[in-house]
Amino acid sequence: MLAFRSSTARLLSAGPLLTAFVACLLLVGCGNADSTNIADSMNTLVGHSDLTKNILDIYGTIFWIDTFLFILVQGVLIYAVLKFRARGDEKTLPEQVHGNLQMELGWTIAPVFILMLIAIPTVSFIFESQAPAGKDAIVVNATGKQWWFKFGYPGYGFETANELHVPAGRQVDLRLQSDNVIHAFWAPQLTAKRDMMPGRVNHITFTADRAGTYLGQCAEYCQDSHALMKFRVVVDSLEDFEKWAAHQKEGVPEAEAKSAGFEAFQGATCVACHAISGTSAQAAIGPNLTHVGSRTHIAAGVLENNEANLRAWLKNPDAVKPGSKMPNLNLSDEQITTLVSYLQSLK
Ligand code: HEC
Ligand SMILES: [Cu+2]
Repeated sequence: MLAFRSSTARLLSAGPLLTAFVACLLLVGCGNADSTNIADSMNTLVGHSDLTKNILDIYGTIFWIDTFLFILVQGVLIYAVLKFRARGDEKTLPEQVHGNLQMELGWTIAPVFILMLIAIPTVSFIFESQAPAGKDAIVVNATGKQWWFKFGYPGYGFETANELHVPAGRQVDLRLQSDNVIHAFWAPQLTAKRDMMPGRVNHITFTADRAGTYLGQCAEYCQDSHALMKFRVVVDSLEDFEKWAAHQKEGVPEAEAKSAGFEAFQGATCVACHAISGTSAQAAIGPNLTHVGSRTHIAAGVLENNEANLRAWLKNPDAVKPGSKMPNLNLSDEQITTLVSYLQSLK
């Protein structure tokens, strides 16, 4: 009996420690700040903007307060279990205590202080993070669509989709909106989650601290292909960003605007939904395709942008993305071949 008791006591004291140890190991494994693996950019324990670093600071503070309390409470518990355990053949109960005003006051007031420690930095940062952007911030109108993201750069006068480019070290003023259902914009290492909703513009401002490519994802259920609504944030040097923006602004040259490729595009009714600047295609239902050939992915980060995937997409969008708002246009293989090489030429 005694042997049984002492081994339970050992287990009891080892359990929480072991859990804490394993949790630490897991956390350390997560925190690979300089990884080049793109999937790691969904790791919420690493921040690469002023916004996410501030959030992680608060998170860190709360984590250490909690760790301290955990150890304190478990320590008292283990102490009580060991100290007041039944010894030998003891049959009588120890003295039973009912009500202790001091202790009850103590454990009511202490949590109030602990919650204040958590609430003060959290609430004050919520307000800070809503502060208006600086004058030289780069403004991007980000619109959630079913199921892709439209990015408009009013300061430069162009639109793109699913690949948001921003410069490192420069504030970005994202104006989040939707003209359909509610979506949410979330690039874990650069921004907080924030809703994109109809009839209201929400803001996120952030300054990325280094160049790199970061994954993002719609974070508010928005029907069929919600899980396939992804995006990338490409953080460039200021110089590369300006080069990219200047190029995005250019439409296709006049000669190309009359090419056989564009004729196929027009003939297959693509012009009813897509814009290619420099041509007569000006519709805004689907993504702007002016520079679609220069994007690394299509269909909101779901497919790599290559010939096979473009073919699969044009053959039947719904097979790639259930519920897709781009219809199956029953194109012939020949039409697809012409359209794919045209799309790839739109760099
Ligand atoms: C009824 C409107 C409509 C028509 C017609 C249409 N599309 Fe689309 N297209 C869309 C929508 C909406 C999307 C975005 C789908 C998504 O990612 O969920 C899209 C996406 C695309 C994409 C992927 C772009 C990107 O950056 O992700 C390509 C390429 C494309 N369409 C080409 C075409 C071509 C070529 C035609 C003509 C054969 C065509 N589309 C006809 C609505 C349309
Ligand atoms: Cu969405």
